[in-house]
Amino acid sequence: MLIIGELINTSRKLIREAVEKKDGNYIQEIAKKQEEAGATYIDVNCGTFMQTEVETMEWLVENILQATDLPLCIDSPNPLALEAGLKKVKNGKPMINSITGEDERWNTILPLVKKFNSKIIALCIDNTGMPKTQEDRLRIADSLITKLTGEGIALDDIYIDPLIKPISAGQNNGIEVLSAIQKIMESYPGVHTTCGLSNISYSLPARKVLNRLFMVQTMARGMDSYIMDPTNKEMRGALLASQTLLGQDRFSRKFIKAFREGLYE
Ligand code: THG
Repeated sequence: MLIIGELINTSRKLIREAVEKKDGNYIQEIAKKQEEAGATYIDVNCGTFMQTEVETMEWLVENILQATDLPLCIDSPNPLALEAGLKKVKNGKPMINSITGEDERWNTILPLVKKFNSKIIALCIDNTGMPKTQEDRLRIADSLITKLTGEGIALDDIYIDPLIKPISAGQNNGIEVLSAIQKIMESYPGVHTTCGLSNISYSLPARKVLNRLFMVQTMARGMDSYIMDPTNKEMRGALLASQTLLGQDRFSRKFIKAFREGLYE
């Protein structure tokens, strides 16, 4: 299970303010907190600073590296911002978030995957646009996996994001994703699937319970990575419980250890 800590994102008010005030200590503190809570990658996204994304990315990465040895997941559609972040990364195998099947995105980002020998999140979007059904997702995932492995990228380095759309915008937006995950994981043993969880609950009340339950449902279909807030105890509890219930935690060791450490309630 790969847990990509999502908190260093300038769409979050406190991160935006830290960037504006050049408060590196706050960024370092959030990086450490995510590591202590069990994150295995740290996502870095400063897409809201469109004019200064490159410099902001460099500054964020420099600060994160002072706080943790975790590998980083550089999150941007902009190849210049990706490269700026990737150049500074020292530890482990970096991750690029993300490539799509759209021509321009594919052509600009694939060279970076090769240059930095990174893991890659591939979003289920192509020249025809956003997927609606499980069939759309499967068709795009098929094409992305075939093209990436054809370029020499290992299945184990590929993380397919099936693209989560709000359940408020379509009552089948959950089950279309669940079916797609199952089919992708069955068709390509060794590939990974990941997603951000908060899109599912967009515009509804009690978002956290929806995000948490959708995590559990997607895990039962084989999803094996999440872009999430690892410091959220209810989310951590659901993740650990789900892992042990799905046979992914021998003798419930992780579940018990994390309980003793107070990681969930
Ligand atoms: N897939 C991939 N990458 C992604 C996403 C995805 N990167 C960005 C995003 N989605 C995941 N990251 C975040 C980071 C922070 C928050 C949500 C997603 C966040 N949201 C606040 C909340 O949930 O309470 C609300 C923020 C606001 O609207 O003010 O903190 O899907 N590949």
